[in-house]
Amino acid sequence: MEKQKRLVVVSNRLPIVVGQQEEAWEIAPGSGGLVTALAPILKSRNGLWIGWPGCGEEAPLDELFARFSQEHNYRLHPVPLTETEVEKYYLGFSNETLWPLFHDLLGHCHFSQENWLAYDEVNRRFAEGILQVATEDDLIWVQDYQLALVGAHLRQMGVRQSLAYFLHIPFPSPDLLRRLPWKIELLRALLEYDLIGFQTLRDRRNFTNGVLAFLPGAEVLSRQRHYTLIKWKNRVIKTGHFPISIDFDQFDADARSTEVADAAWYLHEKFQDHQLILGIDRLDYTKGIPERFLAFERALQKYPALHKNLSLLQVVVPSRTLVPEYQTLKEELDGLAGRINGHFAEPGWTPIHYQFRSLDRVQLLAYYRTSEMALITPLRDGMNLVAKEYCACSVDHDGVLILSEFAGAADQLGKEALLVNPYDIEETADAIYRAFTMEPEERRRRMHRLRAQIRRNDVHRWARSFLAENKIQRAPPL
Ligand code: GDG
Repeated sequence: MEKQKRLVVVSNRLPIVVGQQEEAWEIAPGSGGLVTALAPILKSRNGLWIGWPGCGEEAPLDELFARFSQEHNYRLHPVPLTETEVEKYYLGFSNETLWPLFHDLLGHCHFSQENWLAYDEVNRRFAEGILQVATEDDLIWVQDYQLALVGAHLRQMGVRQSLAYFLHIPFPSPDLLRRLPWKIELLRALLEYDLIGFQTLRDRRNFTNGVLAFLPGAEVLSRQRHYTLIKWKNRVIKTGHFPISIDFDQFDADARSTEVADAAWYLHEKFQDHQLILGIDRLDYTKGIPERFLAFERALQKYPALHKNLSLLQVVVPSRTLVPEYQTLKEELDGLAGRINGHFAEPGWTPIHYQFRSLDRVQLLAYYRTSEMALITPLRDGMNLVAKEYCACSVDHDGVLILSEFAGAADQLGKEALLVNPYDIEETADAIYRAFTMEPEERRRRMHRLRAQIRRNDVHRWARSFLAENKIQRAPPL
């Protein structure tokens, strides 16, 4: 049997938090879904994670990383970035160009040649970092939109082995991609990978159509249910869609823990007389939070039965707060929540409980568990793990999920969730009322199926299916 290759994961940020307690430096694993998915595989494959540590040079990284690898059985390798690089490559090109464009929000795009060049240069530096520690027997797996050009730089540096890439955010249609001044460079660079993974079939199709539209000579060799083979410059590249997910069993078990049950009970006591509809989002214009507030306001106008019986519990996690656009969004939300509460509040009932902070995990799970409904209405989203986490924590099987049709998660959950177009305030308002009045039996039936779907397609399955060895053999030249 062929020996399993060592896995090298490359992402913008390393999956760690480095900090100082009193005088002593500390390192702890980060908490995102990607870490949960990949850590067990990295451990079993003696793996390596390469990325920006997210801290300044004063931290004693060698010592901290050695401690980390002893405790976690996989190694870390840093790619240090200067403040200017972070500004232009990360905040600039990644977050002000690719992020809005790939989320269909052209109006938020900023196109700057200087930022593009910084992006290219930092991607080259990541490739150099990989070369310092990876060998030709490793399986190299690059993550997300910040690092689209890394594969091409590795090729220029003479790397011949199989390279894999996964895009966590949507891929835009050719019409939108056309606007990007560097689309050709971007597409050519992506085709240097051997396997390219997307979240949904739509993203995969958008990519194929973009390649066919902008790269004369590219050809589709085969379109199958799970993958497309593209021929480009005497090579065959495989693209597929692999919807990312969560560690269902972990969420389910944690949501049943005494700690979470107590916190959920406490919340329930506080909101005794009315149902809760939950929204949890990072502060971001892709999340559709103002539209959600307007839909909730409309529901209150249309359906007086909701008064004193339903509150929107909206948690907004601070993010990119130094960027003026995000400050404006925050002010808009403050204004809307104030206006709606000012108009509808009555003694003992506040329509919108709006919290601008992050929650610890126990609180987060308690919010999921106790809320009768979730209102998850991004204007566009690669997947949206909050939707899946909400279902996994609905351990009494009685939650109702209202979900944007533009979240990647809608592909899998669309049958049992109430799907809405977040731009359609009327439709979303009606869905809120429908969820509020849904019979317990229908709630249970729908939630039961949602949970079964997520349990079956959990994050471990996602990682396994992507890494299935046969999908990532480097295609020989034709
Ligand atoms: C990308 C794509 C894709 C949120 N608030 C708190 C908190 N969270 C956690 C949730 C969830 C995660 O953050 C957010 O997950 P998303 O899926 O919404 O988005 P990202 O991970 O930011 O972004 C996205 C994803 O990659 C995976 O491929 O789904 O479309 O944009 O896990 O639980 N966690 C805690 N407190 C909070 O207040 N502890």
